[in-house]
Amino acid sequence: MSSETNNTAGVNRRALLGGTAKAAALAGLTGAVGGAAAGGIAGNALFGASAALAATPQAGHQSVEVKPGDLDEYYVFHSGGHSGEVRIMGLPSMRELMRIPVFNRCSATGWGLTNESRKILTSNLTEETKAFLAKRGGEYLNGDLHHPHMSFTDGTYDGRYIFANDKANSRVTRIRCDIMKPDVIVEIPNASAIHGLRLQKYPRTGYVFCNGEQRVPTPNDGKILDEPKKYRSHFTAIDGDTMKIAWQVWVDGNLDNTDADYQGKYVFSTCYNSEEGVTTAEMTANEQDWLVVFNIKRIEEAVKAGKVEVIHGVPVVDGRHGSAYTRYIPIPNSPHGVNTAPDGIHVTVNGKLSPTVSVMDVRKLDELFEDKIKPRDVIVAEPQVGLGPLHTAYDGRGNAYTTLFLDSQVVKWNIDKAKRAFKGEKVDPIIQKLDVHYQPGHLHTSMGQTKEADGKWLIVLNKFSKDRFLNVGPMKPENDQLIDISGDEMKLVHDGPTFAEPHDTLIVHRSKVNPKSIYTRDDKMWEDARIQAKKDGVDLDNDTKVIRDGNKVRVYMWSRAPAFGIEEFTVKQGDEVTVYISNMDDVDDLTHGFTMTNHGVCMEISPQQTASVTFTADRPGVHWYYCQWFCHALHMEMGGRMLVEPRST
Ligand code: RUQ
Ligand code: CUA
Repeated sequence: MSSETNNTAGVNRRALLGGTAKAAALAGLTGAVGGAAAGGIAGNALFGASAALAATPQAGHQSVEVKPGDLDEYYVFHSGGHSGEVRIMGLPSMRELMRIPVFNRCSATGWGLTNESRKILTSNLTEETKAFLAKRGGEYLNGDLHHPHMSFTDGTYDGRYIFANDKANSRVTRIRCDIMKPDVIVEIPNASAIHGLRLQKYPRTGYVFCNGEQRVPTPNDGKILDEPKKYRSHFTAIDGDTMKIAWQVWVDGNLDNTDADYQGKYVFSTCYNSEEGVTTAEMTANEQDWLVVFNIKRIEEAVKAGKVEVIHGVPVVDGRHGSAYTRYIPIPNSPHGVNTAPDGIHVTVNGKLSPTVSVMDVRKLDELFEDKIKPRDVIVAEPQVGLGPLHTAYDGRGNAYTTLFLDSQVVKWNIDKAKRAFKGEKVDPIIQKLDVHYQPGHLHTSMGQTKEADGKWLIVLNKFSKDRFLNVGPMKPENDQLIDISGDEMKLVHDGPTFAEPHDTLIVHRSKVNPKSIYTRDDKMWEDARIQAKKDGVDLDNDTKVIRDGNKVRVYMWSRAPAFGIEEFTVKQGDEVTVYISNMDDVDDLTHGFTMTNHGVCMEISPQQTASVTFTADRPGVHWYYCQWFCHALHMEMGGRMLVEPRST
């Protein structure tokens, strides 16, 4: 933390008790980086009465144990943060079941290396990005995946896709849930740092909504540099079926998180930096920022009527203050998470630098857009919940659960009581505060972001684990904690260390997800291989063939435990070699691999899959290839030789 930022806060921890909410929160943020626990102590002092409820043991809760051989009740789709991947866990066991490489490279599966994955990684980028990457090897090696969300039909998960953002390189992916691999990765033009991402819930997905967090010039080609007043940020809607950009909205401020209603009419984004500053001091100067509400129908009509500016081929409507497409609702102060309740009515906006959560009633939005009421009239409650509220989850029984980053707690509160208190009734909406370890960001309840919220489990994602696990060196894991919320009180039941950096998670009942066990041979993932094989007169399922085409060599083979269809092939030094392998085993769980030693080449070939990889054979000599996925008693013997003839000089 720079001294400049400390000066910005301008308070010490003592000032917490007397200072404004913002000063308190900023002081805590400073403390969080310097020493995480301190913020929590200050918070407990402030909210001592409710905190006393924390961690009271109680009987009669559900079991967290999943016996060997038993299956979990829920899938957990866990973001991998700046590792760039998605992880699948089981709940309640919290066992990690699988990893889905997305915006990263994977040494095991060859993601980022195979022709099939490289096509997904590279084909939907802007021309500028393609030109930039061409000079440095063709693709990004990193990503920062924050928000995975499953596609909806009629307000609940339908098991088709997971969509997720990449903040680092402004991309969005779609993961097929039948095979748990991405099939599209698209860069969002005109926007920088895609952060919040949510989906249309009704009638279906439909739109994928995402926020460009950083404000940049558009186009960002160097003509505008240090003129922040000319920077722009954009809200984007992607067509989830085609993965084409449908439209964008130019807004004021920096967009943070987003969520949609259950009616298919409105989308909401938190928006900080109403000051439009470029330094931390400037960005946090105002006491209030906004929730921006987008009117989908009005935007669609404007796009249809051509009331747009087309930039990078995308229709952009001007949704800044005063436009017909948006409304800006003042919210204290730099709000972060926005979460629609399963009742379809309430939306919570989490104050971050304000100790409050603002509750909006979506039924008032029609009137707001007709200018019959004022923006703040849509707020129906604003309970003080504690320090650093970031995200809120729901149990479907009228209760909300909010993470308190600075207090290191989850607070359970009642929406109805909060509304009554807002009207002046003497009622405390806070039900319980539970200590978590430490500094929580997102939290998620089972099915809690659907109309089928079942109120059984809560996962809270803590940014710091500190002393909760064996020390593994200066870099510590994070801590995903499982909380049983089925009873009247929250009960902490499991600590789960995770590597960098689960931001967000979703808990999906297993009845919603039905992945395949083996591929079908006509899967579109390897369509290019099928087309090439046809041109080469090769039957991918049966033939083994080596085809020379100038200095390009195509090697087609099958794999069947414990052998490859070809055990030896010869190429010339400098040849560009493409190896296509079709795994003809049709047994559940019989994955093979192909590793070409000393060439940096490896890939996964799962049952009935075809995969291909291209490399230059520039090392004369004998190079063995082998199967790297343990597949058979003779797995070690599953291999062959590539003979590379020296270039004649
Ligand atoms: S954000 S800790 Cu990237 Cu989801 Cu809230
Ligand atoms: Cu095939 Cu190991």
